[in-house]
Amino acid sequence: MNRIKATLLLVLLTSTLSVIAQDVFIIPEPNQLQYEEGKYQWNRPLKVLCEAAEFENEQKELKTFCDSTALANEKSTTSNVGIIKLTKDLSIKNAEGYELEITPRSISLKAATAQGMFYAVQTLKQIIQSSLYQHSSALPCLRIKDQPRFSYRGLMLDPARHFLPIEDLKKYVEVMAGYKYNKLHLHLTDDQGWRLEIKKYPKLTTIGSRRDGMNGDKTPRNGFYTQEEMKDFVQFAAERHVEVIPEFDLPGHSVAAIASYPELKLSCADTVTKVRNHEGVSKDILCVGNDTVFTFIDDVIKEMSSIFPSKMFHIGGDEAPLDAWKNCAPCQALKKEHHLTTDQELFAYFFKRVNQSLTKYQKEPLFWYELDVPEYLENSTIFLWRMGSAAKVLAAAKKNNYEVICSPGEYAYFDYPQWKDGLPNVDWMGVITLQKVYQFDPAYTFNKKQQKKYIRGVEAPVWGESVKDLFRAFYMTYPRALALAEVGWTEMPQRNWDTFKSKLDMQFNTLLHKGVNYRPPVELYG
Ligand code: TNX
Repeated sequence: MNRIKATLLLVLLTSTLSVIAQDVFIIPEPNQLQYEEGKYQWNRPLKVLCEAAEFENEQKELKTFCDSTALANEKSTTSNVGIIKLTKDLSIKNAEGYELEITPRSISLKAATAQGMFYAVQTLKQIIQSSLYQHSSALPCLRIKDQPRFSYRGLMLDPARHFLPIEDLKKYVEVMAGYKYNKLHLHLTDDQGWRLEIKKYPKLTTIGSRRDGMNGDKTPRNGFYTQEEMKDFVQFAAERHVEVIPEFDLPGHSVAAIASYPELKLSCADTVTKVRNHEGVSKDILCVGNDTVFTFIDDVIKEMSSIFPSKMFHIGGDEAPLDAWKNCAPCQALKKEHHLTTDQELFAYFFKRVNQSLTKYQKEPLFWYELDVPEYLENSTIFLWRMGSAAKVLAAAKKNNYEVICSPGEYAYFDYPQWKDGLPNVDWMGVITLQKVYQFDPAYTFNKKQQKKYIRGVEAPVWGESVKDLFRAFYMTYPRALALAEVGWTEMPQRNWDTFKSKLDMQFNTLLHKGVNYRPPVELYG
């Protein structure tokens, strides 16, 4: 009897130990993960089998990955090839969801869509990397059933302030897709630069994309994306299930456009002659009282719509001082004609007209939320970018059924430093540590009651005033984007700061492999 007990205890201990001894370091943490008895011995080449043609990209990616690992070079015969099976399973209801099972004899990935399968592949790659990282050729047996908490999981780059070549955008997308991000928001126009070719208005790029340094930096900061390049990039991102959302910032942040076309009189006064080369908010904004402005906007939206297939179209709306409209006779006349009493109502009128163009080209508006706009458009998605406006955002969302993307400057502005560590050009910004990002729960953004209903997801903008190249963009993004990946994907009960920290070392190894110069979170090293 005692011997049986002792054996049982030993079995129990060894099985627990085997789980403890070999961990998986998946980010974002899956929503259901259960370890099972045993191991899958992976000391042979892995073959990826798939019957569904629509998973071809995912199959290829997994095969390339398996072939590139050291163990793949072992001699193979038909009998010692390991099989990974990808299966289409329509019973998985969430379009981004997937199931993954590892038994001592098999590895199986299931999803209803290519996107779900892509996420299954990302998870399996991280499981294999976890084993290799622990010098093991065995994968722990487990079952994963996973799907995201939020459907919008985004990052934003700002090539308007500092141009980033298209190859850099591709590198950025490759890395983020591995952490199950599915949106890249591109801030393409601003006071300091216009970065997309618009065929009807060539000067937007011959003039608007050329600028000497910023804030005293004398390095030329020229550059723009041709339409062909951008279409190719959008396709590249789509293959990694990242939707590219363009932004045409209106009516503020428009100095580059105004300076490119003085003859169109896009601003109310003739004050701007040069693309802005310092940061801050400009008072020169597009003029609501000039009809040519709306023709210009319609033309630009038309061309942009043909490049970006996304239904979502960001039209800015942030930081537009209305002083110029106050002093402009045609603007005030327009206000009277439409029986509007305040300039804020005129602001809402401006966006109603812009929305007519969006509707024409089958797009839906996205905005930065500003407090003094009395009424946004129907079918809007609004970006919360300051926690201080959270209560108003909630009220507006409730009243008009808006969807909300949480990008609060207190948790998710990745241009802000991660620590007070002497990084240049960021002294006025708040510090957002890795832990602070991890602590963010979008569903409680508004108050103590869960408000998930209105929230479509999260996004971290990497504003570009001080982000001069990809090197710095990666440095600001990682590892914080790992934390935000869990904020967007993982349900609260599965999120745990200590577990997250324990997964970082392996992820850092992977990031370095990919050429991502993340910032080591030295504040955590005690
Ligand atoms: C505010 S937040 C901006 C950007 C700046 C950023 C710098 C928002 C919608 N607008 O124009 O780049 O702060 O952190």
